[in-house]
Amino acid sequence: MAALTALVPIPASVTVDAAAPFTLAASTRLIAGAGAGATAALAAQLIETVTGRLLPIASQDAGSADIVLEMAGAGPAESYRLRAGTDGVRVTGADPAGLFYGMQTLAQLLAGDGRQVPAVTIADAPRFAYRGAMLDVARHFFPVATVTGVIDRAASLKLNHLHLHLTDDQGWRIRLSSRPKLTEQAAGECYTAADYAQIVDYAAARHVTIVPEVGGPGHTHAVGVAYPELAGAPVITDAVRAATARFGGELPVAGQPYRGVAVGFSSLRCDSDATYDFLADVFGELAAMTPGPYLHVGGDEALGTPADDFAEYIRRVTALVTASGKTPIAWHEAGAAAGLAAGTIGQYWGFRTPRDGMDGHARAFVANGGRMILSPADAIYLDMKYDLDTPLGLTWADGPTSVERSYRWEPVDVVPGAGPADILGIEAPLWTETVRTAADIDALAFPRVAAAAEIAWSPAPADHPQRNWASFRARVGGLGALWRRAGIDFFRSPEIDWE
Ligand code: TNX
Repeated sequence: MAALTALVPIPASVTVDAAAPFTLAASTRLIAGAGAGATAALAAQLIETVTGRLLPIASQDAGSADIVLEMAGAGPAESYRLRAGTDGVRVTGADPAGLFYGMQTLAQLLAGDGRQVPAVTIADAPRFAYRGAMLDVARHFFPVATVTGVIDRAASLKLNHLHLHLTDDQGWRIRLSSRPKLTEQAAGECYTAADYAQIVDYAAARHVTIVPEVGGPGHTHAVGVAYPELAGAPVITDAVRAATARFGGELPVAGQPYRGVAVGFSSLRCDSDATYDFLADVFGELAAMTPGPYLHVGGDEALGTPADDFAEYIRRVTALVTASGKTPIAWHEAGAAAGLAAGTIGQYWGFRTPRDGMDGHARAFVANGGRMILSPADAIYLDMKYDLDTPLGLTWADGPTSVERSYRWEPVDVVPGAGPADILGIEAPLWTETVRTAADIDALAFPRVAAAAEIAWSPAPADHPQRNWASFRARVGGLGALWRRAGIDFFRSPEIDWE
């Protein structure tokens, strides 16, 4: 029974069978059915991490000591079934992603003592199609190996999108051959096209879609460092002075790199054809490099951009992305722009209880034929402090944000008037003003990203006996042993009894 306490996100249905557990034997193999070979190879690695045993992979003659991975070829997208008992373990995926998630559940079941799988029957499928995390690689840059580590961590919690915030005032992190000066003059460090392809491929093998973001018209000071003719003059308000002073930086100066953490002072020139030629180059190249369906266009905190200019920018950038064959995603402020391309997805980063019209902006995407991704900042902004003693992180979102608060919210209650079908999914962003290393990422993301994953994957609380804080708290505690073995440097939150 004990190992059942390490299941996060909780599967849709778990039946504990009154039988003896499955126990790894000296002869245990992974038996990969047709179409299951790639998952079996990943399963062998993961099971080795959890148990210390590298199981051989075979393709036939399954016996009662073996673990079978097979494709059903039917069933809801990303769903799987898992049965374990003295006659072996069988994981059946409706599709390759479902089989991959079944294998992640198996690893959590094995995490108890590293040798036994309780006798269970599990039937599981996700609540939301889009389950994401975001990493800001602009405020601080992270090497490819850190990003692939983030992909492994996300996939282990059944998240299926990684949004990369590639550009901001502080730097441009993706090398583009159409606009080489962006990374020659405004990056420091960046991903080459080959790095990006490596990230995309690594993610795809783990059923994670990369969502690249190139934001505008605000958050674009770095563009003006490379191409001064595209940028308006920095708008220095008292808020910009205060935020810049906070980390001892110098005020933004046109054409010079900016190292502070202020927001809302930069804007592209929205009335100039040169800006739209630039966007056509950038999004055209990004679309060609990105197999996934989404390109994120930003649109947040354009405090220095007049409303008409903002609307013109959003209208044209979402049209460009749509013409490239991709679906645009924009932060919720873009919902205010008349002429937003039909079907644009809105990412809501307001509060669990909306204020100042932010919910209206989110509803505008739905009225326009799109859907919403929910990232309520006072629940799942992973860059908020846990408590006032947390060395890293910020507090602006009514922070600090405890693990309990990150768990206790219900997606359909956030934006009044928007129903379950209007929610594409959930995403937990990690902004990196205060985050420099892979260990910093782990300390802020874990355990709260597990709360976001359960809300994104598992049935609503009303539909599931274990979708509650007391159960989640116990199950996350049970995951501590697996996280340690996987090298995840999680925050030992005093809210959790860690195993
Ligand atoms: C708000 S959320 C921002 C970011 C900051 C973040 C810090 C959003 C769309 N904009 O520029 O990094 O707060 O928490």
